[in-house]
Formats: sequence, C-alpha cells, structure tokens
Amino acid sequence: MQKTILITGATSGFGLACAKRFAAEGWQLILTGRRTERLQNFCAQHPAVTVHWATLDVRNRGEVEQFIHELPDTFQKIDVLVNNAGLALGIQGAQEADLDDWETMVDTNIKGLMYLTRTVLPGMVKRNRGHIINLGSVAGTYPYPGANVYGATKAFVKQFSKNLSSDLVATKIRVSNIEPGLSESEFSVIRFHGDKKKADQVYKGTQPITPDDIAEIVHWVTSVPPHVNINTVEVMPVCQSCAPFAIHREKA
Ligand code: NDP
Ligand code: 8X3
Repeated sequence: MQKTILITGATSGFGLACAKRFAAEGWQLILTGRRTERLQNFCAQHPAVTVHWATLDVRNRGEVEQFIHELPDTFQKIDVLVNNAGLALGIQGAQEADLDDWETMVDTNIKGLMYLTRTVLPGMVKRNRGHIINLGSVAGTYPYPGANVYGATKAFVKQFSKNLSSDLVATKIRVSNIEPGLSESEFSVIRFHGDKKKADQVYKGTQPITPDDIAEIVHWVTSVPPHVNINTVEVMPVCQSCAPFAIHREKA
C-alpha cells in the first residue's frame, strides 16, 4: 500500500527537499506551509505525485486540529509526520532581542510542533504504526551568542522527542530527532528579517549542509527495519565543529 507522509514547512529548504525525496520513492504527500503559491507550484511541477496540500500556519491550534480531522479519507492514515516548520529570528543578545521574535519562535517551533504531534498521534496509536520525525538543531545542545530562545526551543524539541518515545514505548511508533548544524536554505534570510547580504555571510567560505542532505537523512531514518528506532541524528558539515568554552578575561 502507498505510504503517506505529512510534512510541515514544505514550501522551502528541508521540507521542500523532503517532499521531493519521498515523492521520488512513491509516497503520497500531505504538504503544508503558509505560502500557498509555492504549494501550488509543487503540484504543478509534480503532476504524477499524489498530493494533498493546505495553507496552514502551525501556530493556529484550531486550524491544525481542523486540518487533521478533515483530511480526505485516502490521506488519513499518516505513516510519517515530519515536524519541520520552524525558524530562528534575530541574533541579538538576550538583553536587546525583540520579544515579538521570541514569541514567534516559541509559538512556531514549540507550540506548532506540539499541536501537530498531539493531533496526529491518536491515529498512529490506534493503527499501532507511525513515525514522528522532529527537526531539532545543534542549537538545542550547544549554546552560542544570540541563540538564546531559538536554541531553547530546539532543546524543547530534543527533550519532547525523548519523552514521546517514553510514552510510546509499548507501541510500534518511532520517534526521531534530526539535529542539523550549518545548513543553507532560506533559514538565515528569515533570521535576518530579509537581509540577504547578511544571510550570505553566514555561509561565506564554507560548504554547508544542503536541504537534499537532510532529506536523505530523513528518508534513511524511515527506511531502517521497523524494530529499529534512530533516536537522534546530530549532523554538521565537515567545516563546522563545537566552539571552545568562551572565557572573558579582565585587562590587567
Ligand atoms: P526554511 O526557512 O528554508 O524553511 C522553513 C519552513 O518552515 C518554510 O517552509 C516555512 O513555510 C515554514 N514555516 C515557518 N513558520 C511557519 C508557520 N508559522 N506555519 C507553517 N509553516 C511555517 O528553513 P529550513 O528548511 O532550514 O528549516 C527547517 C527546519 O529545520 C526549522 O525547524 C529549522 O529550525 C530547522 N533547522 C535549520 C537549520 C539550518 O541551518 N537551516 C539547522 C538546524 C535546524 P512558510 O513560510 O511558507 O510558512
Ligand atoms: C540552525 C543551526 O547553528 O544556526 O538550527 O543555530 S544554527
């Protein structure tokens, strides 16, 4: 039987690459994002792929619940949920960061992921089949200046993923947390509120991870034998490593 994958944030970056990767494997797709035109374009460019799409802001709990509860019959049995929609906003220190940016990150990266998971899970438990794949980040483990709330939202994703596995231990449902490092997508343009020049500086002189690299990993975690659960994949480009501890020294 054809498998079904629901991908949030399928209009760009990792989500779009996952849509293409799973389509190539013959899966049927449920694609969401706020930019309707991009979802329409995907369908126009992939006429042979079975797609159900919806303009959906994951921050809207009512819309998320309605969307899942009203899925067409043939799309109701979701095999894989990729909780990918998310963003970083700003890189200022905590003392000067924009509180609206902080709220948007919490509402999207934490609450949106919660709404999707809580609404999709009962069906998976009923069928005793499914896989929740969350997009965490290395920022959920390693601190860096300006990551403040963004990193904290991804630390939530890390612990939530582990706690989900605990709740689901008596089921065949799998939970994976993918934690990428430096990856080039629209992520930095969004983070710098549309400043493409600033965003380009992030990747200058590096060979970052690509969305296709992440899609390959997401596909891989679904393809291991059903009794195997890939808990966490932490992945960085070769040009990246963990920062040393920072020590501030007073001038003598
Ligand atoms: P992109 O900016 O390219 O894509 C982000 C996607 O999230 C878009 O499709 C966007 O769709 C969607 N999205 C954002 N806010 C909402 C919302 N409120 N409701 C619905 N969809 C939303 O970034 P990436 O592909 O790089 O990021 C994907 C995930 O991976 C994020 O969770 C990010 O934190 C994480 N990540 C990214 C890394 C990187 O360096 N790029 C590294 C580690 C993790 P639309 O605007 O159409 O709604
Ligand atoms: C994205 C990776 O290092 O920019 O989650 O926070 S990083």
